Amino acid sequence: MEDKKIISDKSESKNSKVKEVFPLVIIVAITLTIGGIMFWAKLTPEQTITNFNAMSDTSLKNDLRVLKTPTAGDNSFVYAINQVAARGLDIAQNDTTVKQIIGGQKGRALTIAAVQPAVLQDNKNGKVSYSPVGQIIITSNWQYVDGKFYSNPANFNALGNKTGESHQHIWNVFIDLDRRTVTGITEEPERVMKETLEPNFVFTGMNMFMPDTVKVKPGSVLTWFNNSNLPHNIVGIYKKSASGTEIPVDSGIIQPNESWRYNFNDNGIFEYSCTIHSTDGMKGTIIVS
Ligand SMILES: [Cu+2]
Repeated sequence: MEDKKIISDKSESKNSKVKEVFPLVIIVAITLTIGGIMFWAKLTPEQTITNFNAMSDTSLKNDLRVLKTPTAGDNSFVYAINQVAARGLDIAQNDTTVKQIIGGQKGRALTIAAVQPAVLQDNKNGKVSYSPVGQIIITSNWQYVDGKFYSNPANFNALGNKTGESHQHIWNVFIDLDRRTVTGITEEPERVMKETLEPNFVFTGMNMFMPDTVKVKPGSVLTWFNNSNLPHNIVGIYKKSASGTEIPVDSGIIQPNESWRYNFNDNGIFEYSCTIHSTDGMKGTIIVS
């Protein structure tokens, strides 16, 4: 008797399920029909995009605007991917909340990157267009060694067995370029990387190098170890002080748990960054003296 009841319950629920699903079937059918028409008329967003060529893809290097590099007493780096993105930067920097965020980062390495909008060019008529939505990424990076704020580069040997702590705080600022206002600010949870430091060993985390700035003796072989779950790279220029030669250095992609080594044989300075995470200010300096 009980068995029978269960069976009849099941079939009843099956019927009501069909009734529930029926409007959904109609919606899916309509969507597919409209989608088909759009596809035939080449109106889907994907197809519209293929008519455009992101100028930033082809001329990013030429069009990238570095607006400020770090100076003594003001460790901020400001850049925009293009002239239109730079407009968003002006608007953001006049916003009260943005001013408060920037003002609160004194002594820390600040990266302000205007990353949107990308400028688009129509392949057919050459017309240039862009979205009115601008985006600025503000990243603040700072480190501690044995609990003390790390601001002056130390000799690598002096850092051995000390506790290194690297902090990163990121804000995303969205801007309406037409109305010239900030429309929203989101804040990402602070990232912290804590490791026991070893001489000539640079932790390559997400998305920061630790220690970020450090002194070594000529002839030192440094190892960058990727202790994060993302790929990174080491790209920069090794400027040798005696000869004045500038050597381009590129590690290629370093996968998680892999490492890369480089021999600093002459006095000089090596300034580098991870090109994948440059908007997060993922950069470092090696002083060879
Ligand atoms: Cu990286």
